[in-house]
Amino acid sequence: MTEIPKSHPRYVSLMTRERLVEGVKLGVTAMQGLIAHGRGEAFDYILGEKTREFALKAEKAAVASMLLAKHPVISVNGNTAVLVPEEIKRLADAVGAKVEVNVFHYSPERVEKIKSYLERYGVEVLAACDAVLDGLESARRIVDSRGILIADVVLVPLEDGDRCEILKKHGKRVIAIDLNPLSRTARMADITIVDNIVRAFSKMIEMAEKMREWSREELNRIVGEYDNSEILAEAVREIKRYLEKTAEEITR
Ligand code: PTJ
Repeated sequence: MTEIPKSHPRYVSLMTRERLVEGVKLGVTAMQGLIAHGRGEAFDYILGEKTREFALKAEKAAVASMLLAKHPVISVNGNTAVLVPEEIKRLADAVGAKVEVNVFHYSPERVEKIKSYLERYGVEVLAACDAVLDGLESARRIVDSRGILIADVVLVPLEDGDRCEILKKHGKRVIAIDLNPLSRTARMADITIVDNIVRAFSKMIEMAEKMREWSREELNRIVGEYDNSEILAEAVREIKRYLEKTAEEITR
């Protein structure tokens, strides 16, 4: 791993990259995952690299949905596994969710590597790959009959739009984490968290630890009042505001 001095102004961002590169070396993260992360970083940059109000609202609705669900599942790919392994365990415990490995760049060996990687962090992992989601061509159709197949709510960080659509066709409520508010996934999901996955998981754990004491009535109210199209529009407006403010600072 490259030595990054803590004093470096972009320490967190550079360390995140290092984790993904290590993930690739371990065969956990796909090479394509590095490219996907680069796109995420670009959106994070023009959002000011912080969790905004619209993301907090989506994170709260996401936690409420998972707490209300009968079979909530956290779907994990190669990027998610290396970026938030401890947080996956903590969030799954806090909301009572199962954790399932589901990847786009599929091989049985890779699924096994992601599973063992997460198990080192104490995560109980579903990865039987013994069922198929009808209507989907990509490898993401391969799921676990105890997990995504029977789930009513699925948290899908760094997702592709196609699977999001199919999960919805199968009657599941989809929560996406995607820094790109313009993506097909962002627009297809029921709840879209436009935030960096690293910050989003930490916030959701904090919320879940409090909200699990709340009544179902209160949780239902949060989900009922949530409007995803308004949240996405707010994310796009925030990018515009941030860029305009920066343009003014540059010309001052
Ligand atoms: O492990 P696999 O085989 O399932 O492959 C995973 C990747 C990420 C390669 C695969 O799902 C993929 O190609 O994803 P996409 O279609 O490129 O979409 C990834 C989305 O996640 C993009 O819209 C990025 O903006 C967003 N993104 C990337 N890094 C982050 C992020 N969103 C939140 N936090 C991040 N750190």
